[in-house]
Amino acid sequence: MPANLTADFLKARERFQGASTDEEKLDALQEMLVTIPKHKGTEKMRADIKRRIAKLKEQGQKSKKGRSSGPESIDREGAGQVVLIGPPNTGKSSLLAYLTNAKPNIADYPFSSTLPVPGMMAYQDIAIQIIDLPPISAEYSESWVYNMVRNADLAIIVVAAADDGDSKEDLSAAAAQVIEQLALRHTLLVRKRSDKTNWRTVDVPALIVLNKSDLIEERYVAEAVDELSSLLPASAVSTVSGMGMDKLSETIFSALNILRVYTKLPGKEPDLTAPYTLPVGSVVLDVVNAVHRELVVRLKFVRIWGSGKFDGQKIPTDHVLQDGDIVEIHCL
Ligand SMILES: Nc1nc2c(ncn2[C@@H]2O[C@H](COP(=O)(O)OP(=O)(O)O)[C@@H](O)[C@H]2O)c(=O)[nH]1
Ligand SMILES: [Mg+2]
Repeated sequence: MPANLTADFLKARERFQGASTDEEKLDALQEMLVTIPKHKGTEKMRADIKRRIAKLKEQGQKSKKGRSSGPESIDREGAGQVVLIGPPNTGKSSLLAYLTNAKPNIADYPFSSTLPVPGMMAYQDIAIQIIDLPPISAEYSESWVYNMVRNADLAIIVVAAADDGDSKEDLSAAAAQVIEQLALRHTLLVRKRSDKTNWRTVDVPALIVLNKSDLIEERYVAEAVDELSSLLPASAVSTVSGMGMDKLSETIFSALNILRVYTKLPGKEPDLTAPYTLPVGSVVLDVVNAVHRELVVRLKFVRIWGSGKFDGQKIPTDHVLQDGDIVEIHCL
């Protein structure tokens, strides 16, 4: 090796070569710059890495300035971010319009949506962000669409029944194609996120929704859902008849795998209007941190109503929270 490159550098360079987003590239380049041996022989390479870093940073600045809600950047809001994906014309925009206050373009021709459209879905006392994305298909794909799926908490593949007799195999093939397109980009749609993480491949929990089930007989709907369930958890809906829509909100909430925790001040009634939402498995200290990071160091003790042995019990900070718990944080 002429320039005596280290194993760390080579690893970072490999990561750069496999990077699919600008953030990943920038991250890998920065690591390359720290790990590259600094001597005359690497001078040119170092200059090249610096140039690439500067360029990516400049691009990042531009895309942030240019549009506040343009593609790569839909700010997360609410208790989770859910993306609607799938082939064209399956009713993704109709679903968004049904579930949220958003007004996307709904049209009976394919590719009518070219920008992401976010909306908020009310679910009991929380709100969940739903984003309608342009179609994902083998012929058409823009990298930002895949990046948004990668960053989402949950992806919903929307496929549609057709009155001209699409078979259940066709529906499965349509869903499988979406899964495959994402897998090609190191994004695995999964039933449950695995603990094994690797820097390149991202697991995104996902569901399949069979829309337009008003167009086919109930019997076929059940068969199709069965077939789709072999890929991912599946359910049937219709944005026209409303069938399955209430259930879908519930399914979305449980697939997000979050819990709600309410807070109260000592001697006061709890605030039941604005729960904190945390991943299932979170402990008491996590909610203290969510209320305010500073409270963690000033913490004296926490009382809990809900999953304690009795109401108002003083609870250890590593106690695992349950959906609906109320905590009272006592500080120094
Ligand atoms: N019969 C029926 N038609 C639907 C349903 N949902 C959407 N559509 C129609 O399907 C077409 C495509 O809908 P759209 O939401 O634009 O699909 P997108 O391309 O996936 O966003 C429109 O003509 C909708 O009116 C449904 O549940 N049943
Ligand atoms: Mg659309």
